[in-house]
Amino acid sequence: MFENLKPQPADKILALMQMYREDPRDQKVDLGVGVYKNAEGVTPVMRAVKAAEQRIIDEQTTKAYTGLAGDPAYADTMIDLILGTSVERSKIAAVATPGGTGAVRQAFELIKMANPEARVFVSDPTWPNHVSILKYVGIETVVYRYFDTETRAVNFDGMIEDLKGAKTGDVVLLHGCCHNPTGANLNISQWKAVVELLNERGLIPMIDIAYQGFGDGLEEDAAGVRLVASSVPECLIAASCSKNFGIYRERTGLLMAISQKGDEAGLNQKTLAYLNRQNYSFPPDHGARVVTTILNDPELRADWQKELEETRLGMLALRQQLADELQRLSGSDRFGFIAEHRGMFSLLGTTPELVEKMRVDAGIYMVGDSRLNIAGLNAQTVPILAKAIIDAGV
Ligand code: PLP
Ligand code: TYF
Repeated sequence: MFENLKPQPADKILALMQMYREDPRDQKVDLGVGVYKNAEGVTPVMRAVKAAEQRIIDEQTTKAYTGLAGDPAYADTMIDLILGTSVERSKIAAVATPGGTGAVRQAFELIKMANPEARVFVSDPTWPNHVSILKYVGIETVVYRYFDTETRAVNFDGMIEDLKGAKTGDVVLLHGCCHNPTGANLNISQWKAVVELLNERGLIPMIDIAYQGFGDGLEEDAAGVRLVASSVPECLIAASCSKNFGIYRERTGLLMAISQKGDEAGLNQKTLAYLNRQNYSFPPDHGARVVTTILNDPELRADWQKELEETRLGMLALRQQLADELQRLSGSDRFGFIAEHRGMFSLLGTTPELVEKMRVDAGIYMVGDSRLNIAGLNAQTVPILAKAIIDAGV
């Protein structure tokens, strides 16, 4: 049977990671995969994570199966972190998943089960895995305009116009904060306008939130999600703990299905648990337990927030330094958008040819669509990148 297999397209972000490793030059800068790195280029284990892991080692008495939905305490604490008090707990069905990707995959499968006719509208551009998983699950994808290549901000009029082409029952995939790959985000009045459109047309939002705390702060980054979740009849939320807890390899995510109809949560919960069972039975527990331990312990939680805030402010400082350096070198404000963007990424908005030129000439590794990972920089490499951008003629 194996002779029937065909090579599948590689993930260009992961392929770039490999290329960087194989580059023998000393002077090279990795701005590819979305992993946070500190000024020393290390992806650290956060202090609160180490402490929680130690506590789990000391106190855990069993590693027997949890439940199909994972430990209910994990769902409760994550719901609190993401939604605060914006939605009544009784309206939310939630399961632990292997990472945010697991949540995204299960959400798409749920959509396919509930409404095989539904199309999913995705931003242009979006995280490539959204598109490839939708295709794999067999859901029709429609692209809506999102990034304005002139201003490098959100093309909001274009977005709204394109979403008006959606039919009742279609799903609109939104990034909760820190849009990947662009770094351009909706402001709160734009979120409100999106909510109005969703309700007018009977569209169902699905929010992917993978960077809460990396943009404007933990609460601020959740404002859009909370507004949507509390204002529409139904929504899906896929969350990841990979970035904000730095537990990438532990595979820790959560999928929520929210229905304002009080009696639907039970069936939604059973369906999510069923999907977990079909795909892998019990979701991973270690990362979820680490997160629950941290969020439920005031001291660990405070220390986690402190370290997350340092991380966030560090990335903002790098953004400002890069924007300033580019202003100095170019004598213009045309790179000011880098300081306006939020999260790990900015899309420079240049061609694959110039991205390639920066890689060949200056050892700068960014994704071919010109996405750069701000956390891949430090105070010493910012001027190198700025010079490479100007030298390439971006
Ligand atoms: N969604 C978006 C937009 C992302 O950028 C990521 C990337 O890490 C994820 C989901 C999923 O992350 P993970 O599966 O590592 O938790
Ligand atoms: O966009 C990124 O770089 C992160 C990490 O298949 C990632 O979201 C990249 C590719 C992939 C899975 C995760």
